[in-house]
Amino acid sequence: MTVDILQLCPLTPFLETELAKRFTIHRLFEMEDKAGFLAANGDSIRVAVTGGHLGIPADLAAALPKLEIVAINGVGFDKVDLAEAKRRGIRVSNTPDVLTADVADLALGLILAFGRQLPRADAYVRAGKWLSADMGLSTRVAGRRYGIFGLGRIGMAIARRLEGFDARISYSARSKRDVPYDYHETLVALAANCDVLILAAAATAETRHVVNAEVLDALGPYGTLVNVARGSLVDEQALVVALRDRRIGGAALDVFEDEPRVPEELFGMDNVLLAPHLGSATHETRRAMADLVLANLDAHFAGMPLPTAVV
Ligand code: 8YV
Repeated sequence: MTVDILQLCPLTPFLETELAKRFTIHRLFEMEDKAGFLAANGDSIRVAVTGGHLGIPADLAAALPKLEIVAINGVGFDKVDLAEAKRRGIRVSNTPDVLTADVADLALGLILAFGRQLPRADAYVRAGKWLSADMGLSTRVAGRRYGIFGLGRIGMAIARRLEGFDARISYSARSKRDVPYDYHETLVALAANCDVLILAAAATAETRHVVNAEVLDALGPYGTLVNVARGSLVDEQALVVALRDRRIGGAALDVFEDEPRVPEELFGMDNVLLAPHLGSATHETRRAMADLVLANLDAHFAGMPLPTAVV
């Protein structure tokens, strides 16, 4: 008898193929009558596979009385109610470490692309403008002051990469770490003392909207905000206003509060760089993430400890 699993979002072809070899997959995200499906089949679902950006909504988890494990294809578990999972004895796994390098690389990519104006440069050459006009200048990346909010695995990987750019690195985190970077107790102080503020902290109740108008004003008209963490860290409306009024220099964003919906006001702005949550989206990392999802599910059904358990 095969196990029924609920797939909450698109996954790579490799992971979908491997899951199909082991389980009967129900692709909830493609169903028109989700409620009807859940009413008829909710009590046969033992596994939910989801993304870090999506987790599992509380009402969906409640509609799955036989749920045994939520396998997250991502490192973030901010959208899974862990207390409720513990209470119900539901295991939760994620895919840490394997995506750290990619997310840090993307942060550097955003910093370089925004600072050196690469999207504008590409458009300028393609439009044939080089023949007739000067593109103008961009901003130096090396040697500037970089502030990192959240110095976990991803924050540290960003800091190490920035060292190669002779950067002056400072950070703010829950506590002071034994690292050669300046520590600021508050995010406002960090923002006031850097040129580029990089968000790399987990989304929690404490970090929700930590980047507010006060922090943006501290960053100031020459400062850039880079977000590779979660959209919920930023008060997006305050950011739109600060960008519109040029109270900050610019923003390079890979994540948004209500993604894939992005505030339309940003589309017409020349001081933003927008990416569609690409942090872990490389062939190599998505394959490593898939391997971890499968390893966790295989361990679960073999009655073994999960290789990367959250709960
Ligand atoms: C992906 C992520 O967007 O790891 C996370 O927490 O948000 C990203 O890696 C997503 O989880 C892929 O399914």
